[in-house]
Amino acid sequence: MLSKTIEKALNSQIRIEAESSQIYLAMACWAEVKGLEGVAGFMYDQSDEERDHMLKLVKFINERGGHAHISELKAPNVTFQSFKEMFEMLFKHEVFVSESINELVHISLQEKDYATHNFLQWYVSEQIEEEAMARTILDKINLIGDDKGGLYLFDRDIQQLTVNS
Ligand code: OFO
Repeated sequence: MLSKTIEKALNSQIRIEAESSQIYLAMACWAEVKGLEGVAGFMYDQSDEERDHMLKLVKFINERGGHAHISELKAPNVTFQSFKEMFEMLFKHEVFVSESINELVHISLQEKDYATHNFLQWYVSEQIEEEAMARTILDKINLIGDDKGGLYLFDRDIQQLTVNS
């Protein structure tokens, strides 16, 4: 059985994951409109993954005697100055999500809720992967700089970076 404190904390994470999915969907649209099909496909996949992260939380809360709360979402930013800026925002967002997961882990220990603590370990590992992936992308983008040919190849290859989870 979840304590009210844990239920509330997990419910705010549902919203964060749902907003992440919307943010990445907006990035996918922007990339698609700019003609970068590879980047768009990659971002659509990221958006789907975030929805899965959200659903995992929804099911966990409901199965543990709580009630998952589906709330309104903040509208994401829909345009970007450049791909570099877009991926910088993605990286910053993942760091923010990691901080939020860490805080949840902290609360689960304070509440002595070891089932939730155990459940959250999946998110801890996921965030390590997602931050690493965002960092790899930024490194590549920094190498490319303003080179159009480089961007073309990057768009072609980015799908292979997708972390399956
Ligand atoms: Fe990419 O963040 Fe979910 O967990």
